[in-house]
Amino acid sequence: MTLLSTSADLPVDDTDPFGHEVLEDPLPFHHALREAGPVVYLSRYDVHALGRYEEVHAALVDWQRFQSAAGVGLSNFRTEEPWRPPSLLLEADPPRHDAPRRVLASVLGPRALRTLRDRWTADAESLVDEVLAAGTEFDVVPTLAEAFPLRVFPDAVGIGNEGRENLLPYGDHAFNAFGPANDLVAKGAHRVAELSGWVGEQCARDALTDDGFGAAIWAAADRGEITPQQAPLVVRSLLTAGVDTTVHALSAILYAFATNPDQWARLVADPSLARVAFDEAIRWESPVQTFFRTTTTDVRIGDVVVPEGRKVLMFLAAANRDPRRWADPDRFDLGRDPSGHVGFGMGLHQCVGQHVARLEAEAVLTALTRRVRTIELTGPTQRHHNNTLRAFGSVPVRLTVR
Ligand code: HEM
Ligand code: OVM
Repeated sequence: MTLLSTSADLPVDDTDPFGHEVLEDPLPFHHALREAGPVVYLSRYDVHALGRYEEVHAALVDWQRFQSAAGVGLSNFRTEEPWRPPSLLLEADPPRHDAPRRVLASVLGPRALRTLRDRWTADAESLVDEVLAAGTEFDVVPTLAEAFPLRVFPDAVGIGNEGRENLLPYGDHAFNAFGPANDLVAKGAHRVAELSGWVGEQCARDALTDDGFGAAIWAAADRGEITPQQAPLVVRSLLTAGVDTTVHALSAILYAFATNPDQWARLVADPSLARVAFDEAIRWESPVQTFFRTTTTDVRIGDVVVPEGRKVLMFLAAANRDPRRWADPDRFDLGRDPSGHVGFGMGLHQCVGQHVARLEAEAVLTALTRRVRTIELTGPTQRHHNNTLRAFGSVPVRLTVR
């Protein structure tokens, strides 16, 4: 990495944040970014970048000057054709963002989740029982992190059984597509038509059961809260954002405990810490690492003016370990208060599915604390590279049970 300074106040960094070296271990780059200044020019992609908590938080809550409707990836929808019709939530600004957001917030709200809590707790207990009956040495990624969300989430949305294996590859590609058109995007390109076609079919009213999130979205259309044209795209948001995120969050949580056995002992002694454990793991690992915004006007950040119409890359993961905000940020610590982390974003677009994700994780953690005394790694972990997600391909563990 080279750090040059063209103007006195704008540090320049020519690192590729979407290159495999950074994706394998982004922490050194995040450190350099934070240290270089409040805003850094990334010459490789001609974008400005934010790595410190204060500036990332400020950009997230300032939707008027940092818009989402031009896309929250590198591609600028003002000048480039999006790879799919834009999301009505993620890639929209007020006022168009408001109605779809209200609908999804209600569909995924406390009332819906109350009815799911008992079912998902029981589902997590059966899965953990099945897994432990088969053995105490296994790879966490397919066995728990993928298996649990795939067992509960598609049923909760209400899609059919056929083609569910398409969910993870579709999400993986969607999260790659926020980055540059690199090898990770190219590797998914040959399946885009097929996967998008399948996802589109699942969003139709007739493809959905009458008791899931999908049906509730269509019911909101019947009440006139969104249009019938909008309903399938709102369902699509669930199928895009709701699977890979929770899979990688679960892997991250289990990796965090496997490598911090004292924290596992603490959770086993007090399972009511499951909730704080989940948020601390989201802070520590940041399964969603980055999102972009586009400036709607000249924006001053420190002594730098970012011109109107420019892409700004927000490093949620770097903000979540900024020592200016967090004491001992690299420690996974159930004793801290992780609230205020930006792993779910902040402000208007803050993750509308976070209560679903939290419920899934709490169900799995609670089931595990009942049966598992210790968790340890049995070999090297493998990362799965994605332009946006911090993910594992493999986390081999051995458990001792009671
Ligand atoms: C938005 C992360 C799980 C649906 C977001 C944002 C982040 C995020 C960072 C903000 C995007 C922005 O500001 O531009 C995560 C993480 C998850 C997770 C880390 C798992 C631990 C879920 C789940 C669902 C979901 C389970 C669906 C059930 C959405 C939607 C948005 C969103 C629809 C857009 C909201 C809006 O723009 O108003 N998520 N998410 N997410 N998330 Fe999640
Ligand atoms: C969406 C969406 C929301 C959050 C993340 C995301 C692929 C997609 O509304 O489609 O990532």
